[in-house]
Amino acid sequence: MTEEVFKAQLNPSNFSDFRVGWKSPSNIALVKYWGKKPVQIPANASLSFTLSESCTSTEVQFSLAEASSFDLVFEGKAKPSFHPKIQDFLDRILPYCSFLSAYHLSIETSNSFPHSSGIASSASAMAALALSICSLERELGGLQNEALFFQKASFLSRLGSGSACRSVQGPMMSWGEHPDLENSSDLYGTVFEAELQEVFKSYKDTILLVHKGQKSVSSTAGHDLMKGHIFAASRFEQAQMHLTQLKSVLQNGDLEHFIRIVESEALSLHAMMMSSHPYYILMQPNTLAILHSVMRYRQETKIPVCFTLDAGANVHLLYPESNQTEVQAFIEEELSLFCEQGAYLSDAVGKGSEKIV
Ligand code: 2P0
Repeated sequence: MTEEVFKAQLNPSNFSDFRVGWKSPSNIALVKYWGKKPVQIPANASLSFTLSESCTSTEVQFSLAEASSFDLVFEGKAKPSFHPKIQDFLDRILPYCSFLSAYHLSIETSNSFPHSSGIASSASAMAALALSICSLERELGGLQNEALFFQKASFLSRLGSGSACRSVQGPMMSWGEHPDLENSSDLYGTVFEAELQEVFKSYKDTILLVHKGQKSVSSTAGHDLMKGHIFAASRFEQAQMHLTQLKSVLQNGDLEHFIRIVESEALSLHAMMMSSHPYYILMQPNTLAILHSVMRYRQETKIPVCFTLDAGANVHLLYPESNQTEVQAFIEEELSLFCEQGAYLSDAVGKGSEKIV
């Protein structure tokens, strides 16, 4: 499949005002996307849990206008600092959504997670906006096929932020061509189709907020530093291999192997940052304290709890729902002491985006 299939072909005489809203979740990668080719093509395949609680809700009023334009309200206030990213996104998707040039977009958006919690919202935000634009295209007569609707929403989301293409559906999505994943594509995310063991359908993710501020190096800059990285080829090979192994684990429920892959992915991601030129460290001392605590607790209790990391200092604690009571006590008594103001977010694997208007 090529990009051509995503070019909207609509009859301008059908164009009319329209209002729609979508709520999209964040996602946490188990096999990480780190490194890309132009334009937003991943250097390796990735696979993530779609979350259920950490979401962006976006409503868009599309009004017929002389030329394409937008305004944006974030949690009740104008937010000029978001404009460049949205403008870039709209410019990038215009070849696939030429109907947008006939519209002014009034975008109202908010996050379910606390503002400045250090949780990146680009994945959930771009997915919610892309779905809203696809709903307009459907209203105008296009994208009548359900599968194509979500494929295009994921395709557009990817052009806004790579990981956003995995936030459209759930409970797990992959992105990037991989020989063991049927229908996988570099252009859009695909629902992980293999039969998941029950345990993974309700997996818990407690996000331990070690550092709530902005990170020092953006993910886009981090991806860029994989160009010419001395370990790049090995890293991409490792990710592809981890994905093959993880596919079997998700089907056979081997939690010990799951933990080995997921923690290795998290540490490999940060190892890439620490061996980039220039090198940088996003983990904080309390990130490391948590990782040590988790490994010790697991060894002592045999409870299958593990960690993963995003491109930041916060830790995602992953565990089966059946262990929730003990793990909650561990978080309260030990791990929350390493969090900024003791803060953490309780999340779990979710179903994907939801139409709200
Ligand atoms: C991921 N991350 O797979 C990896 C792991 C963070 C760590 O994708 O430049 O916001 O917009 O494509 O998707 C974060 O990078 O970067 C990311 P762009 P994105 O989730």
